[in-house]
Amino acid sequence: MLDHVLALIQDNDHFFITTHLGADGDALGSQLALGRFLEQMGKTVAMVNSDEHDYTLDWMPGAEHVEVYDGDLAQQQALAEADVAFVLDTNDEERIGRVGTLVKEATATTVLIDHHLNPEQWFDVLFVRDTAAATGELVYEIIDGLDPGLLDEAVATALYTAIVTDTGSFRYSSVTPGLHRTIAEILERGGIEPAPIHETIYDRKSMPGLRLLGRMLNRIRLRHNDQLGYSVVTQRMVEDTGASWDDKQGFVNYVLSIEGVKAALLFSETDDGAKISFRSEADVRVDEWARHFGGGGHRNAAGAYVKRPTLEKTIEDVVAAAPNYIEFAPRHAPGDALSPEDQSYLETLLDGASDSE
Ligand SMILES: [Mn+2]
Repeated sequence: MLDHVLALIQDNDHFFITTHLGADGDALGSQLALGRFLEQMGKTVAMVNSDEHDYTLDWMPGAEHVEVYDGDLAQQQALAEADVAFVLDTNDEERIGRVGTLVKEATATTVLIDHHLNPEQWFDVLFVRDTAAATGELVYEIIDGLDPGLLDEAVATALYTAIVTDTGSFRYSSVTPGLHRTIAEILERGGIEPAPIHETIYDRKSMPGLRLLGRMLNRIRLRHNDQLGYSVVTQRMVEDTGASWDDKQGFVNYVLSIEGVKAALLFSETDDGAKISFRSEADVRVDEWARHFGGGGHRNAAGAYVKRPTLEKTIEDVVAAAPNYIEFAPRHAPGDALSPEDQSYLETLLDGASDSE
């Protein structure tokens, strides 16, 4: 596991790093942190993804060094010459996109660094922990194990962003005292302040993005005794508001924030189906439910791509399947019976009522 990865880094010189499609804060942050760290160790590093990262992350130090794969000779050569190819934040060839297939077929030793459940079998070395809050937490452990002195401002900013975005700003059940200690180390060693990073990530919403949020909020529906919430983002809504696909990042959390809602879904219409985001409260699991629809993820945050003739059909199928995976309390559960105190109070009221007759 970790020791094997540390040895591979010490013993080799050429590295290739990739991550999942539509790289988010954890994916790009982990990639930039590991890439910069390796470069500081004097290694040769190529960072190549199958598509563009979320545009709201363009500010991250070094983001311009991450390339989008276009079959370019230099990119092919970088992979061919790589001793080690890292895959970060996804354990699934398809989720990496076409670079995934290239990495799988490359001669390089493939190393998976990830915190998702059920890794595919083709990786040579695994450094995975599904209880890790973010892939960034695992990358920190690699840096800490090799040369923590190289954790500079840029590496710290990338790691902090990875962890803050994958924990909903330190809210999720994956957050532990150990993670906060790691964060303290990252802040101190990198000499960075958390507030400006939070402002950059969360307080720079676009007006079209907020209008799209408004439309999404209007379309929230509740099912299963109001304990399941869901909403949609259609292509039409995105076009009408002038928003970008990336703007719906985090929308599903608004649905989950409704009191009484245990699990939330966001259906985002794609050209040939829908992308579904599953979220749940800590003691409710959604990963099996997502897996049933061909997706995967974490216990409380998962995703799936589903193809159905219509968006309505997709919604109906996924919502209808919910009780197979989640226990929804009946509206008036037997456990909701009046307490003895309430019962006797009610009786005094009733007595009073009969007295007045
Ligand atoms: Mn992650």
